[in-house]
Amino acid sequence: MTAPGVTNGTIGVGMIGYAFMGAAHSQAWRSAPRFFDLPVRPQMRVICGRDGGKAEAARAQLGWDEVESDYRVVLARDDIGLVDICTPGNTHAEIAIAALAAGKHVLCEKPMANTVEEAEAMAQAAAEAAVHGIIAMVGFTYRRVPAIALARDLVAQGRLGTLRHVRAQYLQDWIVDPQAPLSWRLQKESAGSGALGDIGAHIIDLTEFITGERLESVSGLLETFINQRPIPTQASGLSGTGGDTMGAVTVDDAALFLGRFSGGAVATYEATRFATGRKNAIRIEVNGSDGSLAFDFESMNELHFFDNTTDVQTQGFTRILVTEPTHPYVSAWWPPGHLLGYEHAFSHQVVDLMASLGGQAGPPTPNFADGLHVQRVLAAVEASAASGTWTQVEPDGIPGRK
Ligand code: SOE
Repeated sequence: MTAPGVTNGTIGVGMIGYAFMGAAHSQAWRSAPRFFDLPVRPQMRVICGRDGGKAEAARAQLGWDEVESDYRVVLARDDIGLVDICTPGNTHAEIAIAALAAGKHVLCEKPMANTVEEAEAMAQAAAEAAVHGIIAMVGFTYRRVPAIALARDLVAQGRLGTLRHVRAQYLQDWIVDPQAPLSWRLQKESAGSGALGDIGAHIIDLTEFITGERLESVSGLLETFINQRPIPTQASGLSGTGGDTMGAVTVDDAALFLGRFSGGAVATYEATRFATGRKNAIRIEVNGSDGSLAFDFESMNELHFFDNTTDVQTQGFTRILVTEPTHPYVSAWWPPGHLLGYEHAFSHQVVDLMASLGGQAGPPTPNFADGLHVQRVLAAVEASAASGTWTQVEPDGIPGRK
């Protein structure tokens, strides 16, 4: 069955935010219907941002029909069926809850919220909206890298046997310079947490996606190396310039933690913005009784697979080039060996969302219940780092709801 908001096989999209993620999502809204045969075709109706001049420039550059400066105006429009939230984390809960109440489907960037309380309210709103056929999805986009989707398939097929070890790193270096400005990502009020929520959330989601298991308990360590930074002279995301006045960094620069999975595997996680020379290195390895998988985002078209059930004489890690038409998502793109990039995962996110809206697939994941779970893992890491003890992740479910 087609979802509410779909008219003549199309749905009007309103995107809130226009910076890095706004650009990444825009290319996906543009390209997904051009390469994939979608049951519902997104219409890029309106982009929304508070700074009128910048929002209009983004509209023209990114290919949206119209521009608005107040998200509430977007929610009030009858021609908008889906709201795409690409703003900083401190605005997610307000916009998503209002959008769901207005009967709009929601795609919300990660991490879903800045606190567990906000995430609970969002999950509650999504559960209520689901009764009316409204969909809410979180943008943990790396799940839709073909090699990651293949990794999940291999685990689900039992090719790794019993899972024992999960090893995950997300390494960046964009604030190694102590003079890098105090952007919104370094403020607890706007970002919720630092490396932990910004990039640690990705590897939490990825490892749970690949293993099909939930993290149940964690032991964490958080570190802030540079406590004072120049206040930006202009609003900036990752770049911009710092002025002479200094301000306090109120989030972690690096987050490390151990974890235990529901299926018995043990895990290590490292998320940092201080791995000098590492720009966006996501590395994941899973070791099971029958085999292992290894992924490195810097070679994102490859998945390395060790099959422990084969002849020992010829055993070794196989480098799978994940560009065959039989691999997840690949058939719509280029011939084998013609590599995909960072942006393709965003297109695949649109593809899966449109398949759900068109009734070709069930509700998309990760949903807001999954987003709430990740938020609880982040909170457990923070609690554990503060107390110095192992901490249980709060079980799934929304308080007061069956
Ligand atoms: C900044 O650290 C950032 O843009 C994250 O917010 C994204 O989620 C990640 O994919 C790339 O790095």
